[in-house]
Amino acid sequence: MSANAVWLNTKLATMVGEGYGKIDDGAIAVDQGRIAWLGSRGDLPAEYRKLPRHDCGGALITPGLIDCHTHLVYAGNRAAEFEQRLQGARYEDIARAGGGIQSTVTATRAASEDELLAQSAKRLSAMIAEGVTTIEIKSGYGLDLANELKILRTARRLAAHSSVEISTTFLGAHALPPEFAGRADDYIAEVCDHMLPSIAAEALADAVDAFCENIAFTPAQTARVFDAAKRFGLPVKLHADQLSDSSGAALAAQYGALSADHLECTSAESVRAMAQAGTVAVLLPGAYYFLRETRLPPIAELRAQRVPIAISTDCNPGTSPCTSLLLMLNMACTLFRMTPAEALAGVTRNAALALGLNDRGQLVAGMRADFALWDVRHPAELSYAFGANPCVARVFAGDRDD
Ligand code: DI6
Ligand code: FE
Repeated sequence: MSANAVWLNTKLATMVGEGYGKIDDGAIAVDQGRIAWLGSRGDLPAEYRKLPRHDCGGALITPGLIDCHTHLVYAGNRAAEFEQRLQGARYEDIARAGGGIQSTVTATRAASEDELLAQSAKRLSAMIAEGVTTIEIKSGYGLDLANELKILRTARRLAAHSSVEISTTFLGAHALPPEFAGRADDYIAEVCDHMLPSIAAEALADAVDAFCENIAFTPAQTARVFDAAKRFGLPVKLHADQLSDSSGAALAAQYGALSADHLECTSAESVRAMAQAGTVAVLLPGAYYFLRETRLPPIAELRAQRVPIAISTDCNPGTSPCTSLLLMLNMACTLFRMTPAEALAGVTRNAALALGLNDRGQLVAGMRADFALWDVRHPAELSYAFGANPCVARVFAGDRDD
């Protein structure tokens, strides 16, 4: 159990309200892993004045960062495919020729659970070093029951070994495994009637995702996966409209999805459906950049419809081999023209919404005491600089990392 303490001599970006929710000379009192009180230092109630004090030396405190869309658990890498793409091959063509996701499936199936853990732990450490306190991890590189279980167990083991919370997502409908070639509907039946029930029985998934795309699964197949998720009481989310518009975001909204992710090709009509359903937009600038996409997600429409926008790394070996959520803040601004305040909300408040977690993502009394300390004067600097890591400390459930 964490030590009760007060954090002083800090600027706070509470992320409450539209902007940063700044408090200039702030203080946070932590009690049993939760924020007990926060505000201006001068207003600190007497009961907290006797607690042990941490002098933050003027550092900025933000909520702990939340990476709400990653495929962090996989084996190997796809540098060779990157070279092929640089010589003109398209991502879709490599996928259709049996490379792409399939090559990571081969490597992941071949890895033992311990090997997978070791490779994934390095990526997790890099994320944690940048102030991340909650991460979502998807399966989807196993594509059979034993290997999907191996990935989800690895994700749970990573959480047990580190000071980070991990939310797991079953992405069995990520790609068609070779043993089901030409039988996509049969594979969807396998996902719904065999894999998902076993995974749910072991409580290994907190949500269910699918890849709705012309190189992956149709809207009708996606709907079958969502219906199965509902039977097990699991929330859904979707890789929607990344490479083409199949009205994936509207389908996600129809199912009350937590989030619809990617959205480069999403129509204004689908955005309206998301707004009505309260489905969060998760934008992934790393994948947009790495695939050298030119079609931007419908940012203006998302803003106009007041759809919360989250930002994430999409950490995966094919389209975003990246562990830096800070770099994504910069890319959200430079590539997507988001404001630094919108970008920071995207990795805190709105990322929490995308995971359906209402106990984090802002600095508010009663929420988890997950926060990050930064050697910057203003929160916009977190989006402005790239390739730097100004994180000086991270606090997870009230405990400071050593
Ligand atoms: N969209 C993505 O960006 C990742 N999965 C997906 O459905 C990429 C997966 C990969 O190429 O390994
Ligand atoms: Fe993804």
